[in-house]
Amino acid sequence: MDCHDCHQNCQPKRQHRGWKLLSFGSKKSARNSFSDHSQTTIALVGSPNVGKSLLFNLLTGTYVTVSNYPGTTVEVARGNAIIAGEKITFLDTPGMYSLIPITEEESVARNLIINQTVDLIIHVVDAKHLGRMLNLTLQLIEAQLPVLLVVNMIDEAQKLGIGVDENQLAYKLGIPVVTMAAAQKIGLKKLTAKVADYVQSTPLSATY
Ligand SMILES: Nc1nc2c(ncn2[C@@H]2O[C@H](COP(=O)(O)OP(=O)(O)OP(=O)(O)O)[C@@H](O)[C@H]2O)c(=O)[nH]1
Ligand SMILES: [Mg+2]
Repeated sequence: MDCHDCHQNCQPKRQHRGWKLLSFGSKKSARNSFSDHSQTTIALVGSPNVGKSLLFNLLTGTYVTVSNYPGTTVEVARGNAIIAGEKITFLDTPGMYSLIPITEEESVARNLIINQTVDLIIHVVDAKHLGRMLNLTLQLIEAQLPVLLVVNMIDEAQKLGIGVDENQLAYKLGIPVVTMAAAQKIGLKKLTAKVADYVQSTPLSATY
C-alpha cells in the first residue's frame, strides 16, 4: 500500500535525540484521538496514588478534556501546555504497576504508551517506595521507551529520613530524573525545564 493510501495524515514526527529511542514502526495505524499527529504528546504514568493527576493539573491548568478510552469505561484526561514555545499534549493515565497488565486500567495505560504515539513518558514514583516502583522504570527503559523519571512526594520521604540523590539516580538509570513535591509545587520548574530540554533537543523529521 502506498503511504498516501492509508488516509493517515503523515505529519513530521519527532526524532528522539539524546533520549531513549522509541520505535514507531507499528504505531501509525494505532493512532486515535488520544494522540495528536502534529504535536508532542507526553504521558504521565505510574502506580496509583503517586501524584500523577495532581502533576497533570499543575502542568495543564484548567482546559482539560476527559473521555473514555475506546471500548472501555476507563477515563483518560488530556490537556495542553505551552513549554519552550511549543504546544504539548499531556495524558493522565490510570495507575499501573507493570507493563504486564492485570486490570483494565493497567491495560489502558499500557495501550496508551505502547500502541499510541507518545513522544515522552513521565514516570511518576513515590519517593517513599522508590525501590519497589523503579521496577516499572526499568521495564519502560528495557522497552526502549523515552522516559523521564519524577520522584514525587519528596516532602513525605524527607520526614521519614529518606533522601534521594537525583543526579546519582539519573547517572545509574541513564535517563533524566527530577525530585519533586508536587503538592507544594516544589521541583515543578525543574521538571518543565527538563521537558523544555526535550522539546528543544528533538527536531521534527519527516517519516512515512
Ligand atoms: N505530601 C504530598 N502529597 C502529594 C504529593 N503529590 C500528590 N500528593 C497527594 O497524593 C494523593 C494522590 O494524588 P493523585 O494525583 O490523585 O495520584 P494519582 O497518581 O493520580 O492516583 P491514581 O489516579 O489513583 O492513579 C492526593 O491526595 C495528592 O494531593 C506530594 O508531592 N506530596
Ligand atoms: Mg489520577
